[in-house]
Amino acid sequence: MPQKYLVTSALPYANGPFHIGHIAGAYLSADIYVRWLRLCNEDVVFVCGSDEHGAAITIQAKREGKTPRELIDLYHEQLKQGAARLGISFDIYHRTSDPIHHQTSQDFFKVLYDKGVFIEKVSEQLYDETAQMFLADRYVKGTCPKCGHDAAYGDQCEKCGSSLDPLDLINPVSTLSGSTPILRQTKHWYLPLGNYTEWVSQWIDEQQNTETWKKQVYKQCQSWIEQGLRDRAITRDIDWGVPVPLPDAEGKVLYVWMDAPIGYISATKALLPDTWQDYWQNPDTKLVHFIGKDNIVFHCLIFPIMLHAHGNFVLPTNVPANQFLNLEGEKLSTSRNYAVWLLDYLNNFPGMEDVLRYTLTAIMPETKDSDFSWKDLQTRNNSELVAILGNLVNRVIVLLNKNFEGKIPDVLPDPRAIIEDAAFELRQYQKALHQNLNGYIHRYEFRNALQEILNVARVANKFLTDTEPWKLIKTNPDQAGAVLTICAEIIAYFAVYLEPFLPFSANKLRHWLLLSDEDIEAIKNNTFTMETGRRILNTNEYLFRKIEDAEIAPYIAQLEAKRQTMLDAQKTVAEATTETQTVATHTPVKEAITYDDFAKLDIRTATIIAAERVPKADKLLKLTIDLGFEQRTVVSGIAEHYTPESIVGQRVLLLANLAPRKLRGIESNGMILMAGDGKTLQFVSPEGEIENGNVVS
Ligand code: B3M
Ligand code: ZN
Repeated sequence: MPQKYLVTSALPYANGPFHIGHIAGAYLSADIYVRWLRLCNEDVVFVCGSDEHGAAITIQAKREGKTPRELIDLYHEQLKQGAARLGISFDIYHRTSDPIHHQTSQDFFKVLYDKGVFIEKVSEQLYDETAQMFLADRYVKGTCPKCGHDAAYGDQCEKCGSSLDPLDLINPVSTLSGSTPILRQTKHWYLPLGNYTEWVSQWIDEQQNTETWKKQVYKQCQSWIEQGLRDRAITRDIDWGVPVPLPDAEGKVLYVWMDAPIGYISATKALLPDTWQDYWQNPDTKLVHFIGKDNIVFHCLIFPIMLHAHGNFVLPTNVPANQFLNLEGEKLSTSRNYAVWLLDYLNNFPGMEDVLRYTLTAIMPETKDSDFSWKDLQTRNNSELVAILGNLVNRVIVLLNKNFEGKIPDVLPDPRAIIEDAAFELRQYQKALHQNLNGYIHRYEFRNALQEILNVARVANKFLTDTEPWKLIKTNPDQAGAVLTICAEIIAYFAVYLEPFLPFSANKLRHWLLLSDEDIEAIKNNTFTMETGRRILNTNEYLFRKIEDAEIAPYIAQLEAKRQTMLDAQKTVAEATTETQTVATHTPVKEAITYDDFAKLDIRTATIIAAERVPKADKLLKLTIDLGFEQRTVVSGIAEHYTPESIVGQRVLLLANLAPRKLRGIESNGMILMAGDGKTLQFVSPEGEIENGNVVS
């Protein structure tokens, strides 16, 4: 059978929308790769979907006061739309709550179970007595035993990427109640990873002979294998997920990392009900998983071991994981709303999808973490897309229309011969373009591939500037015609080869140049020529437009304000810990009250979910506060310290039983607790994952 490609992007948790970090991690790279394969007429299927199970969903649902079902329905739609609008060309964007997926993962589990792969164990697990729940995964946090990170999750440390067991955590704390869990017995099924150590290390090494893996991916795998692979529980005691398909497993579901990767299979089934096996059960399939670095262990060790144990599926050929993208020098943070959200970008910059694609590809964290900044996006847009690519295209189209009636001029005998020397370099690049791009893309070097095209555009632009056809037209029209013919031809190449990177612009260009499907095939085969008399459109549209400072200024300011809030919060903690050593000039402590006085105050953990200015009141902001069990309006005198945009998502403490009071006609129901020294004012926010509505005592 001819080779087939099965390409996957990590299934994003449906607990929030996409931000640019996700896109630069696992979606844009996969999309470029897939679009390239399609361009090369390869047989490829590109699948993705929402990951809708696990504690990441149930915890966020609680936080937003929604049921898990409401939460996933909301974010599944947002994720799907965001990707589609950016031109991420999934063949299907599925979801793991779909019955097809439940069935597929249960079948998968049953096959392994029947083969006797699992170990059944009754063991002591962390249990939260207040919440009456076993604590797995994100329900428990503590210090990572590997790297010392103090906010590692029960199943994974996001700092060092280690896969963990809740019992490994030092000082575990329940994220539900903040209490220290006790140990209680429960039964679970385990995948004995250790039994596969030899197989998996051999398999990874074999992959290196077929196709080189990224160094950091390979190294991480090696280091886990060296540390020893342990039994891993693949079931959980929660009520949200794929039910364990066994009679004695009431109330138990599959661990989300057991079912999620099977989601790749169910998505393919949903797309191709009759032929999915041609991809998943075909030794000639090349399976490639695009993911972020925090998912390496699951895709390079656990899922391959599951597939191998099952025996009926292909294994990944490569897992080209990306590193992380930072934002203006800081880590992106969903919980602090320090991010550039994809849908916001798309709404704020309509028609500029390719500018984001271009920037994120140019800075893609392929081998190390990288940084996004608005200034950088502006510079890349203005001095690369507009000044080089756009300028080249525009000049050629305008000059052909102005001087040659929008047609490739009649320059005999051959336009290329006339200025052969000047165009020599450009023609060489043009001929090698396909092969060079192919090489980069199959090595997952998308930054280099994009640079390659831009370099050719630079050469073409310089050729046009050096030969000055706008002057030649008067002295030597044949030569002017020859220059424009050569340039029109290279632009036609760009219309084809930019498509994987900048599909929106490439399509415009194809249309302006009236390229037929045959033309496109001819370009790919390097047999295309811009024939005399061929028409192009007379468009007054530009491929790209300049971005002015003023356009991005508000977004820079917004991030800066958030960053300041984060830094201040860190500083407050640091200062508080050194306070004992400094002699403080402080506000005197008020007169003593009894505990009963204090107990009258009802202070709750909460989140600001919306904020707006109160008209004609310089100091006041009208806030919508989420308390978990209800939402309230609170008017707060913080407008001189915070902009409304910068505080959405801020966790706060709310004095919830303060008698309602009208301020500027708005009824305020409670008071946000702030700390300040008279000059500065800061939020007092709960630490960690504690949900809204918890009592502060
Ligand atoms: N949902 C983790 C994440 O969003 C997870 C990926 C699943 S891929 C099968 O980082
Ligand atoms: Zn760690």
